[in-house]
Amino acid sequence: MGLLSIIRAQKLKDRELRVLVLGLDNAGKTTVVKYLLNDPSATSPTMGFAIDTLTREDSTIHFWDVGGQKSLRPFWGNYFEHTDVVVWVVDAASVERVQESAQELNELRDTKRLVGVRVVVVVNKVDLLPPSQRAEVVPRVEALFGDDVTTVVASAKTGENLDRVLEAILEDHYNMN
Ligand code: G3D
Repeated sequence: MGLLSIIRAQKLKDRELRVLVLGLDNAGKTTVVKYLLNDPSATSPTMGFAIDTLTREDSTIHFWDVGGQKSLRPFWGNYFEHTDVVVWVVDAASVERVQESAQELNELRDTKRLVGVRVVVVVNKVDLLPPSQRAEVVPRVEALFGDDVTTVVASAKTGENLDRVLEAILEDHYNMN
């Protein structure tokens, strides 16, 4: 391989992003990834993990979609090495699960495994919320999750704001390159 090819390969490598998609089961993780990949095939609960790749502008984004069932959560830690961004998907339509979800993320942060990893919280399924509740959801989520995460209110069903999710994933990456 010539020098130019090596440099080019390195540059491409630098523009690779590893995104871990986490959250409780049924939050909509797989549906979010499928929408971003423009793959409408039927979803089923993620039983282990799936990797999907999306090329956007100059970046290659690898989505690691990891199962959220209670039995699988102890294994989340195995996936953190080399992760750039965690996309944390929350089912906004389930009040008690929003709380449980915040608790899981906060426990994960306490383990220090997310040091240096950006967290994008996708407040999903807002299509199921009446307008009055939509207005309340952001302050509630911010209070529960803290203000050092990027929060995007979205719906993987209608596609609302999923472009914002991609922007949030790519944000710092562009600044670095
Ligand atoms: P998971 O990967 O987090 O376990 P899935 O969750 O992506 O499998 O989604 C779980 C269910 O929620 C699916 O419904 C899916 O269609 C639905 N869902 C995901 N995102 C949204 C959303 O934004 N709005 C609405 N209304 N539903 C959503 P089924 O019926 O297939 O179990």
